[in-house]
Amino acid sequence: MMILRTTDTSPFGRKTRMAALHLGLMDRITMEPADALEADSALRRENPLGKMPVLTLENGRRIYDSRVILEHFDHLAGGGSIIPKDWDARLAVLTAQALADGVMDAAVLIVYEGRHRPAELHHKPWLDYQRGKIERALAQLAIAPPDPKQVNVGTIATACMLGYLDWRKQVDWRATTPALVDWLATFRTTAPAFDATEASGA
Ligand SMILES: N[C@@H](CCC(=O)N[C@@H](CS)C(=O)NCC(=O)O)C(=O)O
Repeated sequence: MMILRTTDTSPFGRKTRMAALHLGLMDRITMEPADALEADSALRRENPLGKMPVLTLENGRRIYDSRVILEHFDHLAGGGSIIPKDWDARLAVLTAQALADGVMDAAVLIVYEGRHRPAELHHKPWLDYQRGKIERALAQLAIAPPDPKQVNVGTIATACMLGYLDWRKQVDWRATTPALVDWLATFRTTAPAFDATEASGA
């Protein structure tokens, strides 16, 4: 069995849970919890960066981050499923994933500003700087989104990113980019694994 260490609420962890479910790999995976804040944690032993998700393979090799794990899942599923083999399509899908991951990075940093720094040290220009990344990415996605009828690392990451913004509300994307509301509605019918991996309480 492989071991996937993540919380249910991590949007990067959700990418991996979603991909595994979509590709029919869940019966080969044991889920383990993760705690990013605990000093002597399994997460920090498995990944010095202390970031989830981490996947431990059957041979004991540890792989991270979520992009590498999705690459491995695609390989296990025979290849060319969630990462196309065609080069142009592959570059497009990987770039869509990078954009959504970048939004999640900025969104996570906004959450951490509240979690790790006392209120009097919250720095609005820094929060606006991160929010600017999110808003520019969403504006571009609203104009040129990935095809919501396809399940690949680009659409998986985009959906997990929107789900995370729904939960933590760093920006009100449903009001500012209604095209993406339709996009997500279509994608959740394409990929039931999205709703199936929603964190309880998220
Ligand atoms: N590039 C990484 C990002 C992972 C990440 O930022 N995970 C967050 C949780 S959503 C985390 O573990 N944060 C703890 C920390 O940064 O110390 C990936 O794609 O897996």
